[in-house]
Amino acid sequence: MQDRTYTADAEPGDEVTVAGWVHEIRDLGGIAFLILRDSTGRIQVKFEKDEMDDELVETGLGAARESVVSVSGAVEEEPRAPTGVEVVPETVEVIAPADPELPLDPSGKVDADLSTRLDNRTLDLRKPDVQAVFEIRSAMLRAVRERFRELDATEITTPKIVATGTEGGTELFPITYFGREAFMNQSPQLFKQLAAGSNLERVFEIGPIFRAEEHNTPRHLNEATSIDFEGAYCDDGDAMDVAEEVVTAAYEAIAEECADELDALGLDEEFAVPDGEFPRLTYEEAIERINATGELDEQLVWGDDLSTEAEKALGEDVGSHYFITNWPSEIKPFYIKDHDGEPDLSTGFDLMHPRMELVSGGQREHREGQLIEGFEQQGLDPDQFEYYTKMFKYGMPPHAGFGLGGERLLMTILGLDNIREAVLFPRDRQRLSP
Ligand code: AMO
Repeated sequence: MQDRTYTADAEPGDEVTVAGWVHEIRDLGGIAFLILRDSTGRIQVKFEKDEMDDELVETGLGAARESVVSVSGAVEEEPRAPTGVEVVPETVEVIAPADPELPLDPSGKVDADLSTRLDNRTLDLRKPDVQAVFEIRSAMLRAVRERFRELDATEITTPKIVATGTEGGTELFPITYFGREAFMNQSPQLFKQLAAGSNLERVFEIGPIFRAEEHNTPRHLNEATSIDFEGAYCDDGDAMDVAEEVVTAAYEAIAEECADELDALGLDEEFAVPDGEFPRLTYEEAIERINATGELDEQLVWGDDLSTEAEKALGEDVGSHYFITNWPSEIKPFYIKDHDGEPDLSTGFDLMHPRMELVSGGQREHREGQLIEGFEQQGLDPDQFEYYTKMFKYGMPPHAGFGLGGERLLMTILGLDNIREAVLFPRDRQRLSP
């Protein structure tokens, strides 16, 4: 709209046109107020019934809550108004009326359950705390991008429709691709490796991954945002350094740029950027510590994956972000390299928040022969991956990388209970629209 002023920018003495939603009408008899809301805040519009044109008063005060209105008039100082200023209207136009029966209350006075909120996301996003989550998500992704660029990584985008899966056969979404079976990609894993093996050397991608997860849990989505890194001439230690930097950069940017949003979420007091390096425990140390907590019914033994309960017990014990390194090779995917001379010990690592896993990564198997053996050991047919293995014939440098769950990062930064709160339109086992 031409010459529209954001409510936050309206200063006494200005002649403005503000446009936004009717947040509330307060009718005190001879005087009434329309509280108009836009993305920057709210402003009071004053109606003095006896002194103003009847039609103007009726239009302004007759607009149902959440209708979109445009108001032109003079901004005056008013210490009693919520923002210290008010608009004395000369014209009021209802641009888009709202049905007075709202499916949820955007003022937040009446609580709605998550399902109703997600079904009516546009109205839900009119609440300042919900808006804040997505402003922070945007700042977080910007910070992650900037840090990758500072680390000399090039942003790439890779196909989401693929011929084969990489992260285990049970979690694939099949689709039909011109009569052939294809899948939604679970991870940019193989493509980012193929890119790192080129002169690009260091690459990153922020994009969707698709997982037909068995479980409907508060920390799994069927479409998630993966923040991926891959770097040539990097080993597992280097990839952990990058993961740590990127996660810390997200916290720093939010602390610096999102004071109002943290305030809207009630987090301004307690928000803390992780300080120092994240401890690096080996898998062996991790299972010993878990066993020592006495929280599990059965003691863990070498080769066990860590259950949710095990992760929880260790998270409480460590109390900060931490890495688990040197996983058993048998529970890490085929593309993860083993430690030299130790075929049972992989270079795979996870970065954990005390509440959950955020990252998986590792150094990759860059030797063609060993890579093909790895496929066979995992029961995969190397011929199906020929487009990938072929490139290991032509000078594939050692390389390492990781995948960081974008929603899990946001969820843990903000202490959200459910991962669905961190996505505009989440996809889970029940939810395919909106
Ligand atoms: P992985 O499968 O562990 O590793 O995924 C990496 C990270 O992505 C996030 N994530 C999810 N978040 C929400 N819902 C899901 N269903 C979901 N699945 C995964 C998690 C997880 O830690 N190719 C490797 C990465 C690599 O080695 O570079 C991979 O995809 O935060």
